[in-house]
Amino acid sequence: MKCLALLLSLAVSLHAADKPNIIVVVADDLGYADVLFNPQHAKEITTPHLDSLAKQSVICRQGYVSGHVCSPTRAGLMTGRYQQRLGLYTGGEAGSGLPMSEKIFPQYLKPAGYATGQFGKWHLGPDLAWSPALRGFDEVFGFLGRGAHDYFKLDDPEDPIYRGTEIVHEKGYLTDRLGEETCAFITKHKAQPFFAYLAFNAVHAPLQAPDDEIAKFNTGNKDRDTLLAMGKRLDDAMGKIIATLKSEGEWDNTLLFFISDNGGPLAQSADNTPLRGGKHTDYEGGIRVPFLVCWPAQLKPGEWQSPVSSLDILPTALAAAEVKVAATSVAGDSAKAEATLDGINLLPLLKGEAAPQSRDLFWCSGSDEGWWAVRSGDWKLVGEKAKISLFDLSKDVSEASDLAAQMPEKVAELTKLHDAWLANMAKPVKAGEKRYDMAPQAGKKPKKMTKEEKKKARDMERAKKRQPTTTNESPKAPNP
Ligand SMILES: [Ca+2]
Repeated sequence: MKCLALLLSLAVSLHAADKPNIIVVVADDLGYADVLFNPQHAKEITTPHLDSLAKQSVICRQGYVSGHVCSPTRAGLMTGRYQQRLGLYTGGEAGSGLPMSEKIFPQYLKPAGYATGQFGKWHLGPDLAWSPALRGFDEVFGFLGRGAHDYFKLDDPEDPIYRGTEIVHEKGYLTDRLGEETCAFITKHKAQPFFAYLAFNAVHAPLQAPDDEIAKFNTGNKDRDTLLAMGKRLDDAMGKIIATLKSEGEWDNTLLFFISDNGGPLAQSADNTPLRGGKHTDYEGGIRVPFLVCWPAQLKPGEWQSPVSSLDILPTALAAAEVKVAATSVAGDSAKAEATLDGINLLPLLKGEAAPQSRDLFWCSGSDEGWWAVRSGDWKLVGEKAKISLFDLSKDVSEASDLAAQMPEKVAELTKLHDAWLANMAKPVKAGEKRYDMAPQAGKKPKKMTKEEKKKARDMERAKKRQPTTTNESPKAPNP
């Protein structure tokens, strides 16, 4: 019996041995132009390792995320489905917990022979009950509920670092530690295919970096210098991961994605050139991000100019791992674990085996925020409360010329597309409305602020006053 079990497990591992390793790296709040591989980067940018990775990758110039803040994007990324299918429209909603019934990366990949590890920020549930260690990850090193973590204070009982479900007492600079843990995981599991989800909290607030790193920058803006130092440290960690993959002989057959979870926050001096707006908006600066797909054994490096989405990462990874997804209809059952994915497998496109099909992409953060957007072909409609703007991205990537007044039919067409999509999404879990009410009745009393809105307003007020620029401060940043 033992022999049979051994033979069976040998058969599985032999088959699994050919499968690519998969690494999904998510940077946090990284500006579109704060990487060297964006030709419009500022002169002070120093990300040589990401640049070298980009030269070996397909650079997706129109890479989108499904949310304009941290946790909604992560909910979409983990499930390959619009997070709105689960009623997760805002940071507060997704941060309160991605339903445990949802099937995420490791639950697909583990049965296919993958070792699975999560490193860094989770932000899909406030406490241990939502831990990635309880939803398929073999190894976990990171923090749970908050969108931000102090970079130096790694032994804070108020905001612990966990290994698995145990609190650990750590020292060092968090970005370095996340890189080191990922490298150790690669080395440990090189004999089998592995899946690593590395979610840096860099370069999210608080603005903290080692003083000697900050001193390497001199833009005249201390916040900007600190932000760049944080980006530099993230780049160093990426350099070590790439070096480890190479020295362990795993580089060629590793499918690696690199994205940011949303656009750079302008209030934190991020640079999204040439895009309009930043984090918290559905202009391109909030949702179009640095986006790389690297798989040396299979993908020729180059540039990809059609829109792709963070929702595509799961389906692409599963296709690479030859994991089939049950194509159950989602209609009327948004809680179904194995529902149709919204993302698509990008491999046939990126390999040049298939031509890109026309595709519509949608964003919505519900009535509380009042942001929504739809992209169809080169057209994009953006709603911000009662203001609706129309842009032709083929001519106006910076969304500078609003064509809404000139083209009411196009506005109606795209609004209808968005309405049809939204009709299939779940109601917001916080029981708000899906869409901002653009025509409030005359004389209607202004809506009272909810508890969450009041807290957000207080947090923003505090963040304004705080302006952390030195390594000694350890503010708790707001948590979108
Ligand atoms: Ca973020």
